[in-house]
Amino acid sequence: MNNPPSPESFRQEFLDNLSAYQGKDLERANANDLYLALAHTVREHLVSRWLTTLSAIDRQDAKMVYYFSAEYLPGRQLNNNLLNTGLTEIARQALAEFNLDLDSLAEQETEPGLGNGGLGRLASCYMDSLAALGYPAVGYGIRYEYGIFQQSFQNGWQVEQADDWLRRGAPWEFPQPEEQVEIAFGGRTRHYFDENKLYCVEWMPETRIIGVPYNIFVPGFNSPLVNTLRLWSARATQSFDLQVFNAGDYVRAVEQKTLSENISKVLYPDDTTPQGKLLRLQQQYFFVACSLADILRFYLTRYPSDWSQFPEKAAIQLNDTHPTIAIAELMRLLVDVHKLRWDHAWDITRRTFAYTLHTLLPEALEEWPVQIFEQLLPRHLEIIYEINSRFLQDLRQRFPNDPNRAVRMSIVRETPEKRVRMAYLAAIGSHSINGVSGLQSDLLKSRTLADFYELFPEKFNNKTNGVTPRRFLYIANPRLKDLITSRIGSGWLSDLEQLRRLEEYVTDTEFCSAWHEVKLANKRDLAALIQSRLDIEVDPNSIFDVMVKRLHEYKRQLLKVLHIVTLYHRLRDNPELKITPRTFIFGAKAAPGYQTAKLIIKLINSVGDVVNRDPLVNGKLKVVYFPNFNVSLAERIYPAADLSEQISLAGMEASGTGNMKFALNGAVTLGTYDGANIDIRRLVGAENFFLFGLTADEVFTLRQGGYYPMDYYQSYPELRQTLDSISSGLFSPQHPEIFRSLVDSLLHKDEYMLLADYPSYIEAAESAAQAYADLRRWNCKSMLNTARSGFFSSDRSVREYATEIWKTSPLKIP
Ligand code: 26V
Repeated sequence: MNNPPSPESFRQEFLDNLSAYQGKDLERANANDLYLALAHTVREHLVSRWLTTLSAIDRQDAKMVYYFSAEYLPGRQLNNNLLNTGLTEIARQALAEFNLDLDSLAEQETEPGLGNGGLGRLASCYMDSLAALGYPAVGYGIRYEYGIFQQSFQNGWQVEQADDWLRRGAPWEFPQPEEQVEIAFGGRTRHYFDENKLYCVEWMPETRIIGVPYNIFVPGFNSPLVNTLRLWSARATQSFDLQVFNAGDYVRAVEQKTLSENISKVLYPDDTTPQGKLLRLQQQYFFVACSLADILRFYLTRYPSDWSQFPEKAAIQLNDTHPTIAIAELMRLLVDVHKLRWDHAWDITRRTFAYTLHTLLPEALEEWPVQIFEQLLPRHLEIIYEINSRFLQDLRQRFPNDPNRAVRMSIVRETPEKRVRMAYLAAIGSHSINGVSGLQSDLLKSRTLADFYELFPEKFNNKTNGVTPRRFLYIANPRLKDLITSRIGSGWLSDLEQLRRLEEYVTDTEFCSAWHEVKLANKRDLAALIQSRLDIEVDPNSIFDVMVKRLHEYKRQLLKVLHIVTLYHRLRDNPELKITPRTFIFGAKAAPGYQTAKLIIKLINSVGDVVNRDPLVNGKLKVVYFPNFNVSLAERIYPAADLSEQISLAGMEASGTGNMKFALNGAVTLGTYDGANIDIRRLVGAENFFLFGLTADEVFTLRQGGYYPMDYYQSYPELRQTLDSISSGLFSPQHPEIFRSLVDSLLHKDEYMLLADYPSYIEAAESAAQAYADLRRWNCKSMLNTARSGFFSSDRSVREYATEIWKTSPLKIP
């Protein structure tokens, strides 16, 4: 690695960049100018390491990992890149000389919100770990011009605004227009025999679009290697514009340009209806086709016309079904363009791809109407038909007496309309299929993909999710980082299992009180943020009981509301009641088209309005809903949490990763037996986890036998009081009926079984609150959560992917 600069030379570089990039001096620069100058200064320190990485890849003819993901949520880059270049203190000192504060400049950065939630953040954690561990990798994706919407509340309702994240400059990206790729859409195919009587297919597309790559450096902690996040931006082709323009129709030419460039315009918020939306399929094909062209171009410079080495040199991980069209595209490139025999191409394809599933909900598995496919990707549809017909032929041979199996497993479903099932294409076209927690991986085998498990058991495996300790402990929680490091050194940053050594301090009173002070200071910081942003006063000595994640009915934010309203009634009915004071903190965006989720947001805000103001409650309960929850806000919330709410209905949450970030920061989980909660509980110990609710098996059985939510309503007076008060307008006196539909749907359907879990939830939440009253015991639980969370490092996950799926090893950089 390069020698670090002195603070003096760093200061000079900073001034030079302020002048070169912003055209300003210190006197004229505003905060954003200063931030941008600093960012440019830091990124320059990455260039030579990035170039060294590329040369090492060439020299060692390294196998590359390609992570294909439609979403990334990298969070702010400045602090992370300072840490990974070892420049944090140098920058801090250099800036101090100018009376500038590093932390306030870091606050200037707009984070790229190029994802919806856990799936996108996981991709970014994996990019961080790939670099830290030294695995050469490229993360491919889309450079959305507008990321996930900005959320605000008007009168308690969610309002969405476009996320113009590039507006104030994008100092971390390097556009590479000379490496652009041209890809195509539409048109038709031509089948013919060539001069050697070889059967050939030619795709004659209708439109062409250019993909321009933007590189973002991904340095790793304590690692000489710098990987690449390569995001594609859509541009109209010159030739296409000119054709229309020459025909004299200037306006249409410009229109077409806009249409082409729409492809990378905006991230789709994950919606209640996954299918539909032509533009979304266009986005998926666009980034996948650009990425494969890029990968093949690189491979062919190393192995001109020798395809046999391809799977040895490239591992492609499909992050959910979104990039699955890559399987058909690689087949097209190999068969149509490079003239490989089908069987050979298929062997290469299957050995190259691996597929991760991030859901259990059948309705979340993507399907595309054949008609849309035909229109957009006619050749790919033919290829999918061919893959399918060969697959079904094999299937009939293996199960000659079971014709139903072909109907169930066909990539193309016939009813209610003809659709391509992308998950099946991914399962058939890859050599590995993994879930993201033990429970989900088991349920994939026994339910969601049971037929496929029977057919290819050897493909199925589990890779429990993980999170990067650099961002979510070291950077987010500097106080805790210092305390931990003061006792066990800093080895935990690259080997998180070392946190176990904290266990010996659980009986050390000095350490325990220091632990407590750290949490309290973090809570004071968050309380100050709540005061300044939301004008709500909260008590740092109350339990900070936190639920931050996407808003989905299956995650059951509504169950949390039922708990709050129950406590509210207890206090109103008995104002003298002694309860542990509590601050409930929410953060969640709802997909803009998801009406029920938006109504739940309104309900949380309405309950907050009433509870926070009621003198009878006397400040014992506060409800805080942070608008616009994102990675930056998350980094301020996890360190201040006492209780982590992970209350999805068992069998619904594939893994969860917020649960891991909370535990790592010493929050105790109140959760169901679902996703990675199960692993957290096993590792931190049952006594340091508050468990409640049905198991996935019990949910299954209850559904089969007939579930009657009304029975619970009738049996539990507190539940009845709670639901009646919501339904009758206690929290919406001006529009008493607005929440009735929520309650009605609980009483008559209750898809996610809130009422079944309500009694055990209230009980578990109350025992958590009681446990908190004994702070010494609570602090032990908190410490043990941190000490035993080492397993949840994304370094561990990525190492498992690398050795078991990608079969790759770290690059050697001198
Ligand atoms: C999409 C949809 C669309 C249709 C309606 C219901 C629904 C539910 C979920 C989704 C998202 C599926 C993909 C996803 O984001 N999965 C998340 O991936 C995380 C990383 O593995 C994991 O921790 C979360 O549990 C999982 O929900």
